[in-house]
Amino acid sequence: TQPERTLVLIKPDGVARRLTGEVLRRVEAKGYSIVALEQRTVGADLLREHYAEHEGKPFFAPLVEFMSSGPVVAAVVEGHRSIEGFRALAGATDPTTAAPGTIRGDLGRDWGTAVVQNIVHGSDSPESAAREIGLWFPAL
Ligand code: DAT
Ligand code: MG
Repeated sequence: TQPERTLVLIKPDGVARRLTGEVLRRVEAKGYSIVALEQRTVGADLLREHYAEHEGKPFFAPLVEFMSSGPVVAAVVEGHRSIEGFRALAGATDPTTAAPGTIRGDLGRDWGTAVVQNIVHGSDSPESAAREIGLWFPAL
């Protein structure tokens, strides 16, 4: 089967906490390749597009604000079933219940902030991955 590509973001909390290397270490240890990598601070327009499925939810505005509050590291990660595989590495959305051994379970924090600060984003389907990679890395 063809290797799959997924969009991984290290969110502003992860970058601020110096967890970029730790996240990328886990990605590479799993056997995935990093085919694009860039740190940047992005504006609300890109983030509203990125998180369009959540428009109208109570956490949408805080999420966009949090994600634009500082630099993120965006990566295109490639490997066999990497979409599902990276989601497994990341763990459940809520760091409180994310399993130990996962990025969010080991390192994530949800200490009463308006939006869950769970360190990473990973695309959730082939359609999302294609859409998100096109948004963040239009040249790929
Ligand atoms: P995931 O990032 O695991 O795919 P999601 O797509 O449902 O989760 O939500 C996007 C992000 O929004 C998530 O990483 C953190 C935030 N979020 C989700 N549900 C939330 C909630 N109930 N309260 C606060 N923030 C939330
Ligand atoms: Mg999601």
